[in-house]
Amino acid sequence: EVPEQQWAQVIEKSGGPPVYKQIPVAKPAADEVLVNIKYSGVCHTDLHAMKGDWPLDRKLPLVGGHEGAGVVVARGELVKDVELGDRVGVKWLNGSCLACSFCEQADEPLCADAQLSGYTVDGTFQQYCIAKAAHVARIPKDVALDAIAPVLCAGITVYKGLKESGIRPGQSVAIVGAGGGLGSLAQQYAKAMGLRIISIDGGEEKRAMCEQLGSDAYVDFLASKDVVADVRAATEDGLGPHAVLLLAVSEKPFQQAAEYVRSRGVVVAIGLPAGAYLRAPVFQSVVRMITIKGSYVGNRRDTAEAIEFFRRGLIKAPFKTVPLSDLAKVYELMEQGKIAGRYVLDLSK
Ligand code: 8ID
Ligand code: ZN
Ligand code: ZN
Repeated sequence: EVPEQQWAQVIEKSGGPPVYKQIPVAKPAADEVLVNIKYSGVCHTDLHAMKGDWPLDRKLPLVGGHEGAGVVVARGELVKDVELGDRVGVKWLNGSCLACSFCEQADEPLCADAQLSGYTVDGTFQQYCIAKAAHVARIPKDVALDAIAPVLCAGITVYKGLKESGIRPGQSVAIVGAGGGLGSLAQQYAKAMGLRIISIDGGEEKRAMCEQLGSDAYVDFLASKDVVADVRAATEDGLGPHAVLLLAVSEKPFQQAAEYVRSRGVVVAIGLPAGAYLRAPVFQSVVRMITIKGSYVGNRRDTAEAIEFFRRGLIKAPFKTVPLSDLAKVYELMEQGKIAGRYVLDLSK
């Protein structure tokens, strides 16, 4: 029984705050499903969206959220391969045209007509969320909906980023912003891939979490006098990590990584700090044959693979669960960089 009204967190003006209120439940169009969201992770992207940090238009008023795990409760007449009662995930890529040259090659995040959950269409900080049937993530029966929620953006994104880096088992990866949501999952995927992990973040709480998640070294950017030297020194031979995943929400590491990555190494930019630029010394980048690239979420195959790692028990990242009504408090902690791991909202409260 789908109600007419539901609880949601709505951003009514740029900058927020999110307003906890009742809004109508939408009806799915022909190619869409309606998902009763049980849990949703809170990604730093949701905070960027509220603040209007990026040179990309979003809808207003806006229901944020794009790490939603739930159950299909209604579907449009063209939907054949998703059943009522199916457990699905609503991710950042809500839909794409499925027909452009990027979609044809499964590069659907690059689709010019992509719809983005919690950005260009309403997302998962509501009890009933619309998603294109072609793009919902399939969640296996034996997987808990609260724990899988952060995988639906953070997990997919770092899994894809690690693949994009071209890194191989036994090599070392520096994870910058390791103590955050993406970072905590990145450590678990990196460990499952047999990589050596150098975590970079600030403070003792995040150090303890990184050690517990299996990092081989931790560099505290708040305490270090020379992050470049310390990251290099943390690799076995002192020559620097083979790959760097930039997950931090500040510009500085985006201007440092090319200096500590190993010769022939790959720097993968994933974090999206407002107004930031990448910077690298031309001479060193040329003669050390450095690659610098971006990586943006993942496609449907990456989604299925990232979930499968989780189902196999390889991914155990810490998260705290709070009611939907507490979203504003989560944003405050996130703004201050005080969250170790992820917050997950319980949509029933
Ligand atoms: O597809 C993508 N490219 C994609 C997908 C999902 C998220 C990109 N993102 C972006 C988000 O929009 C955001 O900009 O990735 C970034 C990280 O998201 P998050 O993991 O959800 O954020 P968080 O939990 O707040 O973690 C950020 C961490 O960075 C650390 C903080 O201490 C925090 O733990 N950090 C900062 I701020 N400055 C740092 C520095 N100089 C740093 N860590 C190391 N060095
Ligand atoms: Zn996200
Ligand atoms: Zn397309």
